[in-house]
Amino acid sequence: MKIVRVNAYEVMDSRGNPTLKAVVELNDGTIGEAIVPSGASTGKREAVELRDGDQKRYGGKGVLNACKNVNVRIQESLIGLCGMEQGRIDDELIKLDGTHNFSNIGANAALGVSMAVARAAAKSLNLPLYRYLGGAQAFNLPVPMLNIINGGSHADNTVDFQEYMIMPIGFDCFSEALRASAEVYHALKKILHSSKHITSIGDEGGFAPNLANNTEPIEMILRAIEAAGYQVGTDLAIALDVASSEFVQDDGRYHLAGENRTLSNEEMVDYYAKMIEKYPIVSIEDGLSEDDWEGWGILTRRLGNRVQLVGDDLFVTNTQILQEGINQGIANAILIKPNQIGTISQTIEAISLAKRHRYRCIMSHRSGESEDSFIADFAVALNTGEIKTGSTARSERIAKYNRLIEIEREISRSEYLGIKLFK
Ligand code: 2PG
Ligand code: MG
Repeated sequence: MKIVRVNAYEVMDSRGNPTLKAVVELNDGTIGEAIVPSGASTGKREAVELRDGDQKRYGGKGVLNACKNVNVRIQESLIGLCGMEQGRIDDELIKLDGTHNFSNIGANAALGVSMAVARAAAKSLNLPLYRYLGGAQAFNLPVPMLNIINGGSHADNTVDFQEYMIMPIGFDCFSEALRASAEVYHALKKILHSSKHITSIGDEGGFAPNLANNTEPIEMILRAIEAAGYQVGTDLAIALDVASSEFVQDDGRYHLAGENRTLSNEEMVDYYAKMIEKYPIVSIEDGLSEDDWEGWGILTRRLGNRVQLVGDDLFVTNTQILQEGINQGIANAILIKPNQIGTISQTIEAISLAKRHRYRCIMSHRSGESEDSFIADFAVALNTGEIKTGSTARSERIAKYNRLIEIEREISRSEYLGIKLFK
């Protein structure tokens, strides 16, 4: 299973920006391919996505240099290695780059190759990707977080919080959970339409109406859950990605532009405490900014035993930063985005560190995505229990859900955790 070819070329992501597609060929003729996603509300300490900066092409967003790094330097260093040695290959990528954040060869170059290697190896062994990466333990279908109202930097509306998600927890299998979620999505569309709100959608397929404050989206979603014939809180619960690093000011206060007020970190915590009192919210992501570790301490001490507190920009899928968080007792869950760290092996390390310390893991897409459904298999393989991959609209989101439906049909003793996730 020797690597004989490693290539990359530019393709397009769901926002019409260029991204990197990697192709790895093994000596038995097997080919593995992968397309790299891209974020908009990125964490400061994420691995570096290499962009050309040539304003004459794609407004500077081209990835020809990252592709060249794959075609020349990465190919040279990986030719002849065994495609099954994921750890060794990822180490080579890290060594070749020589920095702590892939700022040399580009995390897009590294991740594309890392994913394509895993795909090629799985294919060569005639195994589905989830089985290759997860072995016999890969049988849990994750509970999805579906982002049905978009705000913040993912939409051009007045809503400050980035993502209002539903989590279908009261169902026995993934496909039924997804059906209910789609029904809620359609019910929401009708409600928005009848109350004269726009029903155009944001980057992750959720609606992007202009609403009066940051709790109105929740009210709308609760109405939609009921209108679709489901029980609020028991069938479907709410999860938020506040993405507060996007609206924290230099003085550390949080500016809620849509509500025309500015809050301290303690006031933000009060705000969340009231929200979870009133609404069936089971998860809050990036409730405070990536630099506000003091605030995160307050948040975790006050709400950590009542709600899932997810670090995304905070931890950036980085084991060192997660370890700091564990030491300080900050958050109780981590969002897992392979392109924040750069390779499959490093992503797996972050998941296992989190699990050892009983932090929950949520496999996640980026707001800029493609038809690549790698994270669906990855979530099942690593038993993350949860996946965040957008609304029930836009094919780049649906690709992941459809892949999970396929996986559920393939695994004879599959289990959908549902409500057990939070018990
Ligand atoms: C997030 C993500 C994905 P982005 O903040 O969690 O929903 O957004 O990819 O823009 O960072
Ligand atoms: Mg986030």
